[in-house]
Amino acid sequence: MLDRLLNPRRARQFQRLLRNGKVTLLCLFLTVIMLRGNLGAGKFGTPEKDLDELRETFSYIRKRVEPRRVLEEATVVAHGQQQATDSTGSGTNNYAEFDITKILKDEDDGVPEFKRDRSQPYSLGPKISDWDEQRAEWLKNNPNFPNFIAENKPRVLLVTGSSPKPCENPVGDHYLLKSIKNKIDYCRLHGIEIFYNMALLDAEMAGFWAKLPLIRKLLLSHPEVEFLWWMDSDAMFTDMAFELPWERYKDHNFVMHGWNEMIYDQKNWIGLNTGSFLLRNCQWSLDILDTWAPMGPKGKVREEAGKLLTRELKDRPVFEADDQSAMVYILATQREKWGDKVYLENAYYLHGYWGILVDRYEEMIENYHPGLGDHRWPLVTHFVGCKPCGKFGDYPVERCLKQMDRAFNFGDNQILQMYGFTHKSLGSRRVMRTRNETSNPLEVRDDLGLLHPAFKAVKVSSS
Ligand SMILES: [Mn+2]
Repeated sequence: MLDRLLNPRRARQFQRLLRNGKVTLLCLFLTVIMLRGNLGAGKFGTPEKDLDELRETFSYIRKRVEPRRVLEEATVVAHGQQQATDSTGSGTNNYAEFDITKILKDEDDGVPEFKRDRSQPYSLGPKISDWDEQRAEWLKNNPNFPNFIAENKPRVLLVTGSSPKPCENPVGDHYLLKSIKNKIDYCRLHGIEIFYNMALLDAEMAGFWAKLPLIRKLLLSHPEVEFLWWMDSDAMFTDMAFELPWERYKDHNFVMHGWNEMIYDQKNWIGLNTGSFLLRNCQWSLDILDTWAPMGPKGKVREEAGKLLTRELKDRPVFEADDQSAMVYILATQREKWGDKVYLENAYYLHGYWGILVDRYEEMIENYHPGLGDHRWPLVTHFVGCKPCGKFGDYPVERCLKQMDRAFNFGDNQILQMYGFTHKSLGSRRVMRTRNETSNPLEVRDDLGLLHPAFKAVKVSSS
């Protein structure tokens, strides 16, 4: 009958209301019975007194339930609003269908951005030529911020970041989250600090060049940092136990994965990789940044520089100037100036190309163990050519995302093992226990020694 009077949805709501009403009445009845029993008919002796007591108790209960009722009413109002305004799309409580572009619009406040004088060559900032002296003075005056936290253990700042805008596909943001979680884990284990950048500091240096102004700013602001470690957001740590051989770099300022012959003999554009590198905080580094930057400004400068690089470097495709090709070009053409302070590392994977690594993870697990850093257990797996946050990459999306998941889980297993868990497989986000809980938690063996690794130990001075 109700169905005929109201539309079916309204009728169902009405029936629900009636049902709820019945339950409420029943509850009320039971409460009165209970209170009557608890207060005891004979406590005050008279039914009037009983009634007063009951009234007080009820008003107390009513006061107590007030906040919840307000909440419930607010919800009801919001629901009403939602129904009323769904057509316009504002005021919804539904995150799944909310259009984020309402909030994250490209702001244009009408104030023109600072325009530099294009007749002058681009520069990262005011020329600094005495940074080594300035920094040494600062370190002397700030003994509580030493640039070495132990012998052969420099203070390191890992710098990474991503676009200020959300990814083209929300799944890209999920992989950025996995990527930073992975870096947080490695850095916590190795006593390294992290800077995650989401601001484009210099609009002219967008894209792969954005790291240059950022790196310079951080070096100058943190004289206590000895090495800055740049790492792309598409690179993940896959060996949580490998500590960099810092001693090996004591006479070098710039460490990249690469090969001398490929740079100096062949001028090959993939002779080194700039997705993961170390840069010492010193005057030499400011100088090479100044030499590196001029090909970066977007537009004509970057286009023309791209043509030069494609012409001069081996196997380079036609595209605008990128930071990696520019560095190959600088080293290949100015070896005398920079070569002796650049260390091209290939004894382990400071950067490891994903294409030759991710299908071998099971084989590595079978035969080796973390801590090796090389082809047996790569320190870094870098998803060169995958653009999970962008529109188009150089490889099929499904392959990239699947392999990024495998790399993440491969690294994450080394974190989970400390706490007695592991991923069910490299393709699974689910985990399972690897040991039983115990009432002697401190006696549990930590197989990889990652809970309290020697390279993380801090020796407190006795003074
Ligand atoms: Mn990359």
